[in-house]
Amino acid sequence: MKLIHCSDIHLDAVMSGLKDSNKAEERRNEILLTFVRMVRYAAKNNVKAILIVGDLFDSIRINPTTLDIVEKCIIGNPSIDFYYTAGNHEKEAFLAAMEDLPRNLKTFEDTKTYRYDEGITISSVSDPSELDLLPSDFNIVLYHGTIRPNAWAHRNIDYLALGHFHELREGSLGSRGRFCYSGCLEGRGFDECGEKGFVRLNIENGILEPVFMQASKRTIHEIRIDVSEAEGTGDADLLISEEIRTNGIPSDDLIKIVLTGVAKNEINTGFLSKKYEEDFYAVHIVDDTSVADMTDSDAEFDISLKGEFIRLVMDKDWTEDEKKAVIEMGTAALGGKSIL
Ligand SMILES: [Mn+2]
Repeated sequence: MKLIHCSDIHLDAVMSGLKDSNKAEERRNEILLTFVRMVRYAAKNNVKAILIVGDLFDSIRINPTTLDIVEKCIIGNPSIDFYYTAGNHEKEAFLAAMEDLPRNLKTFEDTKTYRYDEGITISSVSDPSELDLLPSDFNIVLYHGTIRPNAWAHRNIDYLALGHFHELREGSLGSRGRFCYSGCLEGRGFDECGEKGFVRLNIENGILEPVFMQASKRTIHEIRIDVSEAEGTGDADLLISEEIRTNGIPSDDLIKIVLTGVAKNEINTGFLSKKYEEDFYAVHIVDDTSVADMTDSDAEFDISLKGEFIRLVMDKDWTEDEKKAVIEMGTAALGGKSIL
């Protein structure tokens, strides 16, 4: 029997960090499209059940158009059982928004455990102590939230399908079974980088074969560039280009560029983000560099406000550590960086 485990789709979420409002709207539709594409994949590959482990929608305000598409997707695929448990984002709003629940949409309101002929069971509980699973069955359990694996071990669970964290995480549950967070289908902000998708589960003769399937329309890549050796913006630009080339990042994707190390000179991140925005769907530059230790002689020749500030601090009767901390905070603030 084939199943799909997905979660945290966050339909109708607004992508954070996109300056272009058309693209933000486009990303909203792409999340929905990726969900539809996943269901199409399931239908083509004889997947018997899709486990949706919470946060299907981003909030309790369910957009009627989006709901209509999701509902039609479920009704239009009667051979697939859709198992759904609510997440902390949409809560009961998704089920409440539908007049009649589609016949193949299985919830855990009245029934805690569903059973297939092959001895495969699908359950969802709010607390592991509610479980009463037979050791002879292949038991799948759905749960949205953070877990202590020990609390779910030794309860005859073979696969604990989890939702809540937006990246793939997995581990073992005692001597029997595994837990897994499938992560979301699409990154919804520059804090959700890396491959996103669902987990395909193949169960044959009681043996589980899970495979992570990359599904997102676009990937948000994070590249970290140490600019310590760069003299300035031009050198930083070369380092970024090289890293992008090495990683073979497609132009349809998004990139978060994190600048690290000790900058010798100020890097013009505004220019760099403009430049790379011409080549990629969206770019976000994070300046995580620390300030070079400016000595008195360096500061003497620096006529900027930054130089003036550093001279002022160096003249203070403070410890070296205090001076360093104040200079770092002050120059960060002068550069418009967050000092928290
Ligand atoms: Mn979520």
